[in-house]
Order: sequence, then structure tokens, then C-alpha cells
Amino acid sequence: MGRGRLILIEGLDRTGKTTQTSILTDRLKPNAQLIKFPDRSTTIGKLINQYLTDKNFNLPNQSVHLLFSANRWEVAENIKETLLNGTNVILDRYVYSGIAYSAAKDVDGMDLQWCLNPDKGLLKPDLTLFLTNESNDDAERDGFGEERYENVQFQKKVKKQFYAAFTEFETPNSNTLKLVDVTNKSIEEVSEEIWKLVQPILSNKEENQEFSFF
Ligand code: DGP
Repeated sequence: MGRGRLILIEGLDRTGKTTQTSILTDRLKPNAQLIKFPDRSTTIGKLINQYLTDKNFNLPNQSVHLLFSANRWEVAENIKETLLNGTNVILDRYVYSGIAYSAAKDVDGMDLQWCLNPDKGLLKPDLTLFLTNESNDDAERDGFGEERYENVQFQKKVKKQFYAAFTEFETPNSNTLKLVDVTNKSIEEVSEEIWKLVQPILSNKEENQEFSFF
């Protein structure tokens, strides 16, 4: 039995990641486990939740960055074991969110490489799908929620940093990174597109059994 595949769905807020990761996991069940970041249920996750939801709760940007990374490390071993047991793991956000949201803050010294450093050694996904909604760029469509990062101006900066991170740490449109344009598409249309992109990764059981790491 080969190891499971690590499949990441990334994107800005309100691009449908949570819906799509859950549809994909359901479609692959029982051979798939969904893991969402940040995991707000752990001790570190509770601090992250407070930071996101309470704008009076302030922490240095560097500390916040390290908390999000620590939250990923909390489940790193669990992800590896699940994959080794032959189960696929579907991730809702991961290292690229970590880099993009922090780099978007334009803090001196917090460049892409600095932002990647605490995540170095985490498993690299076999496939990363980046959901992009071009109508999110339209300030008139500001339908974001109340959390800290949810405003059009900041999201535009985050988007730029996602692309910068992909350019730096991935080969765009290689076999391991695919952009999925969800603009004006139904949930079903997007889930079908995702399903087609995931098939070659799942059927290719013989090759690429080695893990790769950030
Ligand atoms: P979500 O639960 O997917 O809505 O994510 C909560 C918010 O936290 C969202 O605005 C994106 C942001 N976020 C997710 N992961 C990270 C991370 O690793 N670092 C930072 N700074 N922000 C993140």
C-alpha cells in the first residue's frame, strides 16, 4: 500500500476553501482526513482565535507569525502518520497562508524567507490548489466578516504575497501547484474542476513515494 497524498487548498478569505475541502474529503471518504488551519481548538489555536476576533488583543507581528506556525507543527506528526497509514490528508490552508498573511503586513525584516523559516521541515503537499476569485478585487463587493484580516485592502496585499510565495517556493503551473479560478462559478463547477485536478495525483500511486519538505 502506498502512502496517502497530501492535498492543500489555499486561497484568500471567502474563496470557498472550506466548502471545497469538505466536498473533496467527503468524496474521498473513508480514505481521507480533513485538517483545517488554524486549528482553533488547541491551546495555541485559542490564542490565535483571540488575536483574530478581538482587535484589542495585540501581540507583536513576529509572535503572531510564530503562533500560526506552531499551530501547524502541533499536527505535523499526526499528518505524517495518517499519510503513512495510506489515508489522504486534505488541508484547508497551510504554510502559504502563513507566509502570505504575515508578509502582507510589510513589517521590516518579515520578508518571504523569514516567514518561511519556522515552517521549514513541514511536509510539502503533493498538490496545492490556489482558489482565486477575481471579483474579490472589487471594493464594491466588500462582503468580508469582522475578523482582523477581513478587509479588501489587506486581502489585495495578501493575494500579491501568495503569488510572490508561489514564485519563490513553487513552480507555477507545475504538477504540484494549480490555480483554480472560481470567479462566477458554482460550487459544483469548482468541485468538478478540483476533482479532475486531484485524479492524476491519486492514481499515480507508484511514483513519488518519498516525502518532500519545505
Ligand atoms: P480561516 O479560519 O480560514 O478564516 O482563517 C482565519 C484568518 O487567519 C484568515 O483571515 C486567514 C488568517 N490566517 C490563516 N493562516 C494564517 C497564518 O498562518 N498566518 C497568518 N498571519 N494568518 C493566517
